[in-house]
Amino acid sequence: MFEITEDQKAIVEMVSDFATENIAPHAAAWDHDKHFPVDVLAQAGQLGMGGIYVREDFGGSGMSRLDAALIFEELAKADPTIAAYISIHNMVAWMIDRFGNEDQRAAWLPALCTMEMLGSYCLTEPGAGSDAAALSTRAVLDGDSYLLNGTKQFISGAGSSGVYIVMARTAETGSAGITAFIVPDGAEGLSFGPLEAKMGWNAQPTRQVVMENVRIPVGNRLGDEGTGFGIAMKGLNGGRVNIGACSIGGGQAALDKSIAYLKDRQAFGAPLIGQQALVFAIADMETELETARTMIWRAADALERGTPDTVRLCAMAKRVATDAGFTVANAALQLHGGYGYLSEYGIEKIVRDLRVHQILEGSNEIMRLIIGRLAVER
Ligand code: FAD
Ligand code: 2MC
Repeated sequence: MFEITEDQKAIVEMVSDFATENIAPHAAAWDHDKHFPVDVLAQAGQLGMGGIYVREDFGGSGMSRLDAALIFEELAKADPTIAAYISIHNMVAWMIDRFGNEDQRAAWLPALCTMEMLGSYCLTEPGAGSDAAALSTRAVLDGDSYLLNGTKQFISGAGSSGVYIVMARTAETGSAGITAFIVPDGAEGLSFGPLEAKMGWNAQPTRQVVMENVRIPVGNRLGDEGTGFGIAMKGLNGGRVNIGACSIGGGQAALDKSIAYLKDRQAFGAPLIGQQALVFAIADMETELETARTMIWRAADALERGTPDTVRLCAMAKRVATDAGFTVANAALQLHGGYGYLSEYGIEKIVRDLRVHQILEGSNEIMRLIIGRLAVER
């Protein structure tokens, strides 16, 4: 558990080679140009990163949650934004694999696993973010189809995805009245808001998803009526581990850059790495990341085995790792002095990208709410 296997080392090396060659050299330009590199995502799909923990019969890679965490850390060293989008895509693919029937799995998984088709996860609404069970997008049964009406807010990949998993209300019974639907791109009445202008995550689109009388066949309902909130939350447990791993990858890249920089940067007649105060800062950054990594690996293992403390450990890992990644990246910016503030050095982008990990996939306050409730109930 505390040591990765030879097979896992090989996966890490493969992903590292791919990300170093195909993602890292372009990350700054994609951020600047707000370019979503769907061609590179398809290359990642060819390597098995579109359905990492999807079963193999319809094209998944059949890997473990720990394998996934290792992959996301490695991808995020090159670009946290691209890594995080691939994580969201994997949430979508896994939800169809885990909760879809055989027809749905056959219809959607092959193209999702190769990333020829991209997926978006649609839970948040303008009036329901943290309080997700308050969502008001409605799905009304009409013959052998449902009519969907409502607006989803902040949807990653929106406008570029081929499939949208939409959580909608089918009954007035709170979280028990929510149902999940597979909504294909091109459905009549489905439209998208303009690109949101953001602090970071610029290499992936964030838009509203608007549904006006979108007609969805009953066959596109994922699971039974009323099971959608549970499906959404179970998808998020994995997403929270993955986004934590992305934060560690971004933080590690910023730390590695800082060590190299301090060895090179001369001040007071010697390289700055000779200043013990700065080496202590590096020691703290290294320790923060390793602590977070331990939590991520433990949560990934719980998720894999379906242990009773899965929800609690995933929430803790998400809170710890996203805080650690941001703290380390921000400290790395400080260690670079004024140069850290310049785009050219690649640090300020990591800070901007990692900031949102403390907010999305359940804000870190909501992680505390989950952990606190479970602690008090015990
Ligand atoms: P609110 O819920 O309004 O919260 C405001 C503040 O109050 C936050 O600090 C919150 O932590 C705090 N707060 C709320 N309730 C409590 C409480 N009970 N106790 C203590 N503090 C509380 N959503 C999707 O469904 N799909 C996506 O693909 C997606 N991608 C995103 C991409 C980006 C770039 C961003 C910014 C968001 C994305 N989101 C997505 C939405 C994201 O999950 C929400 O922004 C997040 O869950 C918080 O919801 P909110 O923004 O409505 O904040
Ligand atoms: N895993 C499995 N089941 C869960 C769960 C989890 N993580 N969280 C809640 N549930 C179940 C829970 O067990 C309960 O089941 P049952 O009715 O069978 O007892 C049901 O869901 C309702 O849960 P609660 O009673 O706790 O519901 P409440 O409304 O009080 O709180 C809360 C739910 C706040 C935990 C949930 O709304 C939440 O996680 N909010 C944050 C929203 C969020 O994470 N959004 C992310 C959007 S995606 C994104 O940002 C991306 C970038 C993709």
